[in-house]
Amino acid sequence: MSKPELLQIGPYPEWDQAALDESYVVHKYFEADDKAALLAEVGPNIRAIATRGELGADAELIAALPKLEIIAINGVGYDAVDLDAAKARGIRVTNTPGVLTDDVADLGVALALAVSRGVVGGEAWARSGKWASEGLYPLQHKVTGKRAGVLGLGRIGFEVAKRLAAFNMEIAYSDISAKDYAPDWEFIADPVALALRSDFFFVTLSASAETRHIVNKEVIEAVGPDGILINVSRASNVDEEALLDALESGKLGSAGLDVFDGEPNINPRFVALDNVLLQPHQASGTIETRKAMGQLMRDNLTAHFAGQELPTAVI
Ligand code: 8YV
Repeated sequence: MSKPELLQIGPYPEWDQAALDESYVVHKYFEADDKAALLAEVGPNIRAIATRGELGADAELIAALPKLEIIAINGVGYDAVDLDAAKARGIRVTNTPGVLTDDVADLGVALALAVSRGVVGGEAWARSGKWASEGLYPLQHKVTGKRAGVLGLGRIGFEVAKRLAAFNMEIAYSDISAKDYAPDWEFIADPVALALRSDFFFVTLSASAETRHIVNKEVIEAVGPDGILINVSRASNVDEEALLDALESGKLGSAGLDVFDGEPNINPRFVALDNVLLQPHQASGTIETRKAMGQLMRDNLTAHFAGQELPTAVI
């Protein structure tokens, strides 16, 4: 049987690329200088899209692929896929939940530790010779025993909170409703109220049109001048202009961010600040996890073309 034709939206590690090339006729959308020309040429034959969480597939792209059957995301977030457009045509959408949860939680906690303890500045202090020429590094802030607020107690938020519990933190969370799997942590429905009692405020909720800018100026300022905001979810959950204003004015103490509006291009205002720790959207970026994500994405594609149940279907 001939291989199904697949449109690949962004690059993957070579092990995923080799495996995809083995089973599909792969057209690399991201390498095409003239994307419209590529779509005009191969669009009518495409049966699958392989994409990444942050790249998704919009309505225009879906409309250009009349034989599209499945959109397989290498990532847990499906906010960048136009689900309505897919649903209207019975196109299946899959993601890679579960396998990346620990890594994303680990990076969230790493950011909190690094920001609070000045790990990056401390490294520069030692490396630059300032330790010898200027003396001791300025004192930083304690982590253990502080109050943490987790906005979104899904898989990732739950793992963040579990890790924070090992730091003896007082944990509270906000979500659509209280979770029976979190009896020891306080449920605070209102994000502003959650932020007001939090030294560390973690944004871990999955993104959608409804959650856009849920972390607004009021929430950010409620985290406060001594507070730390960590975002390992999606940039759209936070009002980035308000975040920048608050970091610049000192109304927010500091932040650790893995996600940005318009990434990979970061607003230059971030780069000028020393109270923010910037990461290149790498929370799931370990070899182990990316291998598992790639495998799960391919398992979904394989199941689809074999007429089997999809392991991790979104729709
Ligand atoms: C990845 C992500 O950076 O899971 C997601 O939703 O955004 C990330 O894990 C990316 O999609 C990896 O391909």
